[in-house]
Amino acid sequence: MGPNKFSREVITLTEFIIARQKDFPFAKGDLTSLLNDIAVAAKIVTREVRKAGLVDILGEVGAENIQGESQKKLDVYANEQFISALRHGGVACGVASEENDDFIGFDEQFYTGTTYVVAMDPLDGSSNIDVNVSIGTIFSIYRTLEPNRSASLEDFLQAGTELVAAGYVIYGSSTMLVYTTGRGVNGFTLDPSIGEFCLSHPDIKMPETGSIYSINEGNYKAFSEGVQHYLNWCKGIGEDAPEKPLTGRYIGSLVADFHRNLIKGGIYMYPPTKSAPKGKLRLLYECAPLAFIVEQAGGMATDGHRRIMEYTPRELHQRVPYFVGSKHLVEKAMEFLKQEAEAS
Ligand code: P6P
Repeated sequence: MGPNKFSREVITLTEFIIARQKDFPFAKGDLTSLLNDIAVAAKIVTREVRKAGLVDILGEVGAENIQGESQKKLDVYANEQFISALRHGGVACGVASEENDDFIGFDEQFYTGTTYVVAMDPLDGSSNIDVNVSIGTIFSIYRTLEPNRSASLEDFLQAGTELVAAGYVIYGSSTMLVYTTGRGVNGFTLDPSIGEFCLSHPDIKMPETGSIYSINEGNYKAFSEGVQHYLNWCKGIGEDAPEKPLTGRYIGSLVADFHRNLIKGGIYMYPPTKSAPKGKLRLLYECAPLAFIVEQAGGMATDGHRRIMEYTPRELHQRVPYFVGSKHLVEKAMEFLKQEAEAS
């Protein structure tokens, strides 16, 4: 009798994480529990994102976050959901968030003195909420510098090379959770009918090159000559430019642009401008976690000169220029910026 036509090899995120736990001989299951706490919060946020256009959850709550950006209700809601899941999950002893000026240490009563802190952007790209464009959550997981005590600022100010795990959730045509613990990158798609993230993109590898470049071209005049020359190269302008120009795709939502480029190949850039000499994106909870993922998938992430993973943050909301994506495209950008530096 042939295979049961109804049998379907569905591997849930929980099953996958537990199975992978065996990769960590000394794992006590804390990281497994922490990743599941994040997944639960992502499901709750999904529910609200999916009905954002229907319920009076749009519009501005009136507050402003440290970035001076007006907070949308969904920003605040997502931030609260992730912080609550982490606090009550009992594994992390603190969280740093784009939406909070300082980090939040959890009272001893909630955590068993284990050894993780989480840095996150709870809802990146939230200016797109009102126009139904994909948005995302980005998270980093570090071990505390010492176990069994409350979180300290230094626990968050660690280089990307110290990351234990990193991932993102994209609330798009479907909700996906993509993460790495340093042993490859795997993507899970939420099946609302069973309320589970199911393995849909095993062992993601980023194409070594690609035909997409993502950047806010409105800032062209504010970019350095090296960036302008690279952009012209992408468009097929210049002696060694590609025969077929690349395609510009920029949705104004980092997670959405990053995810598309991860799957199809491409480069995302947020270079320095005169008004933002360090670029716009945050090292701790945007650039470093996505750098971990992209390197695990075979891509690159730099500030145009230096590997992002080697940066040690000086403060929680430090900005850094960002060039992330397919190896050959990032290397080409670095070539132009190196020529510019040598000529100056
Ligand atoms: P700009 C959203 O605010 C964000 O942080 C990223 O998600 C996005 O790629 C970028 O900023 C868009 O910034 O200056 O091009 O509008």
